[in-house]
Amino acid sequence: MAETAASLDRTRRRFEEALSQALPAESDWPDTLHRAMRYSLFAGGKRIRPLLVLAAAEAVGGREEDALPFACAVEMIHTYSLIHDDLPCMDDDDLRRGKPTSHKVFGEAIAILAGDALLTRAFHLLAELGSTDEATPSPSDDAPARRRLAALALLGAAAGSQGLVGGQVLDLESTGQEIHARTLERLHRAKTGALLAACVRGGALLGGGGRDDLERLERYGSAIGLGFQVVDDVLDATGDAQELGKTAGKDQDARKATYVRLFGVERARRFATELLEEAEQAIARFGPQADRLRELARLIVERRA
Ligand code: GRG
Repeated sequence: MAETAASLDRTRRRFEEALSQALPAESDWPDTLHRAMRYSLFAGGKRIRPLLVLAAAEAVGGREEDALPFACAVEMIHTYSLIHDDLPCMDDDDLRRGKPTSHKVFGEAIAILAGDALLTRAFHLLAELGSTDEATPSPSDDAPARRRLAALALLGAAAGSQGLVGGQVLDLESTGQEIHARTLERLHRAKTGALLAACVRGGALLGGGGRDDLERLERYGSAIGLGFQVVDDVLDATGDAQELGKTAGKDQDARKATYVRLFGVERARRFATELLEEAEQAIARFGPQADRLRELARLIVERRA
């Protein structure tokens, strides 16, 4: 496992290099916007989503370079959602990734625009790969191009009105209400789970995975997607701000719908462990090339921030 952790660190560094290259330089016009985009993108996120993309590609025997742009696009979308989530009209937070939030540093207007530009750049980046194919006609087999298009579509669905944005709407509408466990699961699966599951499915697609692989990884992605948010609820209730890098106890203060509010800390923790087991079970038939996925599932459930 120690070997896996060190190699995850090396992968994270390669990813950060690719991410930096995928964006205009800070000094490029309009420099304020580019500074704001980079400020949040390089503020010290754990990079769980891109690591999941690359680990899923590896699990099906794919090449890292085929999945890297998708990994960058996912992190841009995730970061945009954090910037917008922290705005005064949403969660109104001052701290994110241990640093002042975007609107605290750049003002609300630039923070909104930095989020918009990150979301747009994510799809632009993936579309650029498709347009390179057009310019350089190659083999009769267009499977990689079709896989890229399918990955792009699944990312759009995960980030859209029935994924991340829809989940945020359900979250806003549920605040202060008594909600049923089924509604809470729907909320979490949309708000957080959909993007995490898209990382796994997208990585496997781009790595050339077959139908069976995709089905197993779908189950893995669905379990860790929900598990991630259950743990987030526990951390909000039990963690401290310094360790979390964001304000703790916000969910409780805002009377948000959470697993802790519904079930209490102990039951929520047990549920997260069950989801980890479900994820491990789903990929049990993969060999050692799925060790990174195993390590990431464990990190997601045992994380402290
Ligand atoms: C405002 C469009 C819009 C969407 C907001 C996903 C989301 C919807 C908001 C994120 C806010 C939040 C606290 C969600 C809970 C779980 C979560 C996504 C936490 C942050 O993810 P980590 O822990 O963060 O992977 P780092 O900083 O490590 O990348």
